[in-house]
Amino acid sequence: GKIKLDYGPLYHGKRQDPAMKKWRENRFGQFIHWGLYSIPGGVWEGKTYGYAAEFLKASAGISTERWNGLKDEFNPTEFNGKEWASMAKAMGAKYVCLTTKHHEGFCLWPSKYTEFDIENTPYQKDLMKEFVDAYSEAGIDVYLYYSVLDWYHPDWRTKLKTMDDVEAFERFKTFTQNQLVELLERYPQVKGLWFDGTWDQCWKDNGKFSYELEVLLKEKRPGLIVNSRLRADDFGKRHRDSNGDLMGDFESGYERRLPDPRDTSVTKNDWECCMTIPENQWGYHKDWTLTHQKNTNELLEMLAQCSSQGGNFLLNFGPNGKGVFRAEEKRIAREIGEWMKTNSAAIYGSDYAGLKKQDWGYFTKNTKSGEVYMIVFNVPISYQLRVELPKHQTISKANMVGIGQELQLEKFDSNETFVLLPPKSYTSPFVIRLELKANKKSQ
Ligand code: H79
Repeated sequence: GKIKLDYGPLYHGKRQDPAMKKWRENRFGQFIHWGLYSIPGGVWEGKTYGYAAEFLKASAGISTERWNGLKDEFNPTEFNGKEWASMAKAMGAKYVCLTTKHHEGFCLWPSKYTEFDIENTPYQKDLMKEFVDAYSEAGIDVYLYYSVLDWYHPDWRTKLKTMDDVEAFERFKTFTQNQLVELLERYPQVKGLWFDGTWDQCWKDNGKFSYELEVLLKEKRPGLIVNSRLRADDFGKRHRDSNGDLMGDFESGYERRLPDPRDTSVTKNDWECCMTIPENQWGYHKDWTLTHQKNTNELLEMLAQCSSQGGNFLLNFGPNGKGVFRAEEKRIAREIGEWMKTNSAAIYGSDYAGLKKQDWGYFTKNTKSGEVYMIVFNVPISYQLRVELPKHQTISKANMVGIGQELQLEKFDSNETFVLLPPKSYTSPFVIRLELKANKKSQ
């Protein structure tokens, strides 16, 4: 039997409304971390801190007063919403998620509820309006990241030990709710909210509030999509409730990691993997040579894996304090976009194909056309790509996407077929479209 919960999920199973279907079809998004931490970029008083740049205040032990002084330096004169949106579009991103307030507490929008915001910087202007308008006009769905954890707000607490803490946190909850409603009211195009910084005891002790907040925000904006990080249940369980059921609209625990590629259980819920290009830098860091930088093919493989298991891939970018993306990010965005131009049919609107994973790469299936794709990353020495099909199916045709070239097939038994590649060297991942037909014999 299931534990009875007052503050569990709002529903069970995958959402099937148009807004959530669109989220699922998008498959590929751009994450943007931008805040005061983008100014020092991991360097403080000449010393470089290797830990995540958005954590510099903590890792360099900078006082709140000194950190808050960065507000007076925030002046991203090079920011251009249209240029950002066109870079994202050229990359093939179908949605974007922008940090409106990270752990530092600084708000990128002019908020009625704090002085620690864009309005009180030398820049002054509402850059989020320019951002939301530009991306929306480019046909990219806008999502807003919001950290509940707040190093600036005097009422933030991690644990509620005294009555004073409880009272302070009550004020903090009101502040949080006010800001979220404010965001939805100010930016009507926004499709969803991406919560972070909800792992502390204070939030686990407030499952009821997280539930009521989800209800309230969804009343304000029908179709709104929230990640699982928002939620805690009656007993302080996060993401998944005490019965193991997902809360929120998609599982967002896949931070800088992917599920096992052969794990089919993840296909039961919507989920999203958020990923950095270096090892662990979300905000702009001046020195990316400190860790491995994923190359375009590694990132494409992650995108393909997500699609093959019914998940989205949210790739992070960290513009600097002036509003400029680093050269490496621009190059990677361009290279991903080049690949997507030819191969995106295997990504957008695709889902788990129901076929056993093989070592050469990933199967995806377009949910509308029913077409099955093979996204190939590892060409075997034999140039033969194994496909295992259910008994009732056979491959009738296999074509290289882009070139259109038809590939030879070699059938071994009723459910094992090999797609034969022309023996040559393959320099980047490629896609094969399969036509499947019902196998009359086995009926
Ligand atoms: O915004 C990016 C990061 O800055 C932010 N999330 C992404 C999207 C982030 N904040 N913290 N972290 C990432 C890592 C923090 C991990 C810890 Fe914990 C928090 C260690 C202990 C408390 C979470 C809860 C992991 C273990 C327990």
